[in-house]
Amino acid sequence: MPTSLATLESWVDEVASRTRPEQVTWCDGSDDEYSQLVRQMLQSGDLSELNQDTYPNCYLHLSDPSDVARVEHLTFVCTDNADDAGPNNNWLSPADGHERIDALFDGCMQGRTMYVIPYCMGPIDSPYSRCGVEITDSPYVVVNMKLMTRMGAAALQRIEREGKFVKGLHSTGDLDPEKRLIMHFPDELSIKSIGSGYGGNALLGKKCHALRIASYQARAEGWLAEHMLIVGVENPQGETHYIACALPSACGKTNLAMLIPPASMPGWKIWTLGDDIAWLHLDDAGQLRAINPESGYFGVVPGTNEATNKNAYDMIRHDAIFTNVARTADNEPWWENKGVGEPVTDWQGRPYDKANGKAAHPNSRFTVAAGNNPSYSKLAEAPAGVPISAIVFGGRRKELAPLVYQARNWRHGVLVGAGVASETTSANIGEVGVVRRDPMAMKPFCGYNFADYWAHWLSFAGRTETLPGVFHVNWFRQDENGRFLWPGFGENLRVLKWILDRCNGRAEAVETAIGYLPRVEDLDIDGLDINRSDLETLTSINARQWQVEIEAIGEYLASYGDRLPAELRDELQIVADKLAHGSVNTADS
Ligand code: OXD
Ligand code: MN
Repeated sequence: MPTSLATLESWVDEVASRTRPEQVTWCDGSDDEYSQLVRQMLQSGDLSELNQDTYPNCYLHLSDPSDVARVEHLTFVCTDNADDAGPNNNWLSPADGHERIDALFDGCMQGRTMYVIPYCMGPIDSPYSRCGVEITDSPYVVVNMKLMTRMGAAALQRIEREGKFVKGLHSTGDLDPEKRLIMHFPDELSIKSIGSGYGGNALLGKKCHALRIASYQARAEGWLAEHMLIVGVENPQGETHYIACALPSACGKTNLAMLIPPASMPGWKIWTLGDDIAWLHLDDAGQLRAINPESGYFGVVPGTNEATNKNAYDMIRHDAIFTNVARTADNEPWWENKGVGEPVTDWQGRPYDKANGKAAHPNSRFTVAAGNNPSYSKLAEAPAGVPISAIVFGGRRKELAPLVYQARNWRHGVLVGAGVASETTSANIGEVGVVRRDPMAMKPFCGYNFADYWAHWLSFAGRTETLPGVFHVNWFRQDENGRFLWPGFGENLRVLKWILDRCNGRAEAVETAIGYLPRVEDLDIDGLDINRSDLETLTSINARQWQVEIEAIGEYLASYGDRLPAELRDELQIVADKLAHGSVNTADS
């Protein structure tokens, strides 16, 4: 289905003449196309069938062992001025960026099919949605894009109507890590990625478009593109309120987005809008609204089981693509903490041997369409999105950060977001378990200078009177023996309940130097088996440790130099003063 849009046609021709594919296929996004590509990959060995009785339409892909995560050190933002990309990005000038990557694309698709994938991020008829076209030589990317985005004929129609789209060029190249690069050219609305077939590096609608390019566009256009899940929380009275929550990669966004309320909280329901990315706009009445630009989930598999996330466990039992998990003797997928079965072959397809490490790769993934999720919210398709009552930041911190606290106001909330730090996980190549600054959980994804990004966040205070409350959560607090103090998973609903009650003026808190904290009695712990002293640790702060933290945040913010908004520095000083003067424990409601 070639196109009436001349700019699209000429770009496709130009790419084909550089990459020299054997043929060019325009993807229409149909179910037939999906099935045909699956058949082709079963033949080529790119996919293999899992047990079709117990896992109907489920397939396994094993990637090259060197290609199992995002590669932040090979990811660049190319702007004319290095300061526009900021210290938070690797930078090259657009000319140098193109030159370096284009050489790798020369002839890289010889003997391969080049697929052209028109896609729409967000509901097809939403004014908040944005479109793109990904060109790729990977059929695995095409089938994943089908599950993750609204792709094909309807997206192409919108692109032809609007005449504007993000150009994403991807090739797996020869998967040589030395020839792997992911480049963003935000002023040209374009992305080039080569040498990797892994999700975040290759499914260009996701991190590259919906976060890096979109955040850049959002700043110019007055909205926000964030690394946030969107969830609706329905109380027993039938009222639903929506929360957008930013957590770093592999910190449980998918679990929180499809949480199952504990049996001791009857009448509560959770509705999933999205598990990874939120696009936030102020509507005409000044209400912040969110859409999820994606329409599927690319989630971390290990740890998913009936107890931790039954919704996810059920939704990946059919029509799912697994990447880098192990297999059982019954040809079922297997991963650590699945709770049933035994691995027979590991994520590299070798006979399973403990000496080789984990059976499933710690960053192994599932891809499924959002509609598979039993808690999927119909409002995920609403063109106007949903109104957001609370913004929640969080990180994986074994000490320091309490279970939950609320920022005093929006400006303080921006500081809370800018101060997010978390222990690293296997979602990116690199050391795991070290604390790093990850402002708004956007460190790997903000397509421009963080200092300008914080200024953009701060600017929302001047645009409306009715901004959501801002909170910080930490599910990962441990004692000195490494025992988790909070049970997490479904029980996190108790924290969401306090958050929403605060937004609706229904819950009490104590004012501390870092913000409002619940007292133990302010949390609904009915039916929860937890000891009082753990709860007290979870709801208190250590002023000395916080002074050290505030100093570290100050040093980090100072690395952004003169571009750092003064308001953020002032806000930090307010917290430092409150800590120094021992301002804690003022009852407040
Ligand atoms: C992801 C990530 O895959 O954040 O969502 O790494
Ligand atoms: Mn993510």
